[in-house]
Amino acid sequence: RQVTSDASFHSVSFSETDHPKVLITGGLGQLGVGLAKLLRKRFGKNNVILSDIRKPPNNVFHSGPFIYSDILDYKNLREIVVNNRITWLVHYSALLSAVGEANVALARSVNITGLHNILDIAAEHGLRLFVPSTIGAFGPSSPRNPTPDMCVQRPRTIYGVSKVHAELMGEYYHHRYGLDFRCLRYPGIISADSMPGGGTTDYAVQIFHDAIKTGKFECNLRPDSRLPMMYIDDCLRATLEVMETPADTLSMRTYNINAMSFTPEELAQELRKQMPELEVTYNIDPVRQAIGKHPFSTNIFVIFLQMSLLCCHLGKKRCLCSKHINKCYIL
Ligand code: AKB
Repeated sequence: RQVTSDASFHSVSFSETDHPKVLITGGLGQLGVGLAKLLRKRFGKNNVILSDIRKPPNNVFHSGPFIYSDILDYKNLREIVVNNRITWLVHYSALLSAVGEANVALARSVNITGLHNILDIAAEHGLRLFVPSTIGAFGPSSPRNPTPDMCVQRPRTIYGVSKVHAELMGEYYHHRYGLDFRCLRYPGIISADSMPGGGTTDYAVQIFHDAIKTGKFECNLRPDSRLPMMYIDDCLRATLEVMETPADTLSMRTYNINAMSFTPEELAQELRKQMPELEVTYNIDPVRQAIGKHPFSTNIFVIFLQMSLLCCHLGKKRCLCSKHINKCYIL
């Protein structure tokens, strides 16, 4: 499979006045359903297609178009883009940091080979392409406080390496073929309705669920591991904003975004203001701890939130309220 000529990439053009027709890959992960909801509100229900290789739960299936798509199957992917006249592609399929270290071959295949399929299809069909990167794309030698958008990136996880690769390949396709590539480096994302899967920052969501269900939480990171985090609504808003930004106003293609940073101990202390009986123990997972030790301790504005405002523990119901958290900004 080869991309034939530079001109062929521009054969289908996206008119700014039309609503985009959006495809979200990896749509059943932590962010896809929320992003689809936001985009459907803006562009119409049928203009946003969620895709994944898993069967969607009924509520997701009935909330708008869902399609099977395997990003490792180039022809399947191309067929979906062509048949649905896709103009924007949000590429969420990826193995996260902890799960990636447990299966490097699979992470390489999904995060790197899958990305190559996405880039070729996006370039060939003139799509606007969003691929998230991560704080994990930095490494121990990256400068901190704050970490600039452009700096040394030498991550030591397959996840981080694959994301640096994605940033560079997207930017290369932009310069070489005019691909409208856009990328934000996400921190750990905190959400109430959707669970993260396989990341180092997952503990910051799991602690709420375990606290409410059992009153106990076993943390697999050290109590003092400070990691950058962001509430999901802020992350989705930033994603929509960067996608809607006119191309000629983007001075770069990859930006850091940030909101807050905290440690497991600080989070537990804030939660105890709501639930004094909460018991937190530490059983360090060496793989997660090694990932969290340096590459993530970056990009920090220590604007610590009042977790008592974040977590409203009302009987059995709880909510995470973004309005109480400082907003995120594209740096
Ligand atoms: C992870 O922990 O791997 C992800 C991330 C910060 O990219 N949540």
